[in-house]
Amino acid sequence: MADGLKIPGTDYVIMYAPGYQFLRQLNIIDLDKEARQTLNSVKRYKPSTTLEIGERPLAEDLPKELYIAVFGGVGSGKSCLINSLKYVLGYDLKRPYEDITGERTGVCSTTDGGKTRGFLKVFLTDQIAVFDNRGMPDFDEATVAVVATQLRGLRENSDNVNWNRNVVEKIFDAKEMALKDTKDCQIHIALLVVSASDRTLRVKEMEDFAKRIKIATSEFPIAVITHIDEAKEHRVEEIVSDLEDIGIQFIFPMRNYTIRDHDVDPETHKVMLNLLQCCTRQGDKVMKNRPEAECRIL
Ligand SMILES: Nc1nc2c(ncn2[C@@H]2O[C@H](COP(=O)(O)OP(=O)(O)O)[C@@H](O)[C@H]2O)c(=O)[nH]1
Ligand SMILES: [Mg+2]
Repeated sequence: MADGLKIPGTDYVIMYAPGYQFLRQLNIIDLDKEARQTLNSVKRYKPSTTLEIGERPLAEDLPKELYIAVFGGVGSGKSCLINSLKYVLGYDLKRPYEDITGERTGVCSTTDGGKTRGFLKVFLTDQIAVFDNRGMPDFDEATVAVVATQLRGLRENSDNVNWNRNVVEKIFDAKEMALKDTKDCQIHIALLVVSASDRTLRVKEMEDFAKRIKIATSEFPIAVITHIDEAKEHRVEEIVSDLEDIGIQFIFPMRNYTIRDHDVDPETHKVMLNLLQCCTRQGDKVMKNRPEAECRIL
């Protein structure tokens, strides 16, 4: 393992050993034992398997898959995060980094005629799916209402989705249809993505959103702070503290992999794996507690 130079006052290490860049390019910088174990356990995850046997809901009450929805402002790094998580899960298969979600452009590879869909479902494993959303312009009541409909499993997948009141109504219209089988399409975990390099970021304005998620799912969202490579350390600390103030308990500061830069970095892999493990554990808790929480939605 290459050695590095720690930057005083930060957790960053500059890798300077001869050949390190070369090894990174070949993707043969290895993960440690703990990270490998996390990778394996996330890959083997099925709903309820992180719970003690006696705590698990009955099989017929369990959804087939864990559903994670990604929320956050435009350019916060939602699409890169999903691509990165998929990349990290393909580590042992040496799967290349792929732009599945349409980084920057918002045009994802699975749409017809190159048009963006409102919500894109990406399978991370057979049992874990993530929904990429268009960026939320703000965290006002109408936007939060759309989120609530998603949490109930009502998702609009047309080309016209945008975060405005018309869409809220449109989705409510679709309710009857979509309500048929909500158990298998409810979202269990909300990821709130914020960018540490976003000067306009106001975490306090996301308080209602966080509370709404808590009411709907029984758990607060899990927060991901992206772009830490472009921000000062004290800014990241400030955001962590603001997120804690609005009730968020699980916070993962990270640098996303992107189309431009996805040389394997063991530390980045580790944070992403810990995030995934947190999603499976919290998701199972939500599946266990959901019946009570659910009657308070909307
Ligand atoms: N430096 C850096 N750039 C990032 C990071 N995450 C995303 N980006 C870049 O930020 C832009 C927006 O990312 P994207 O995932 O498309 O944002 P979205 O609108 O939330 O889906 C892209 O140009 C990415 O390459 C990060 O952690 N660090
Ligand atoms: Mg996007």
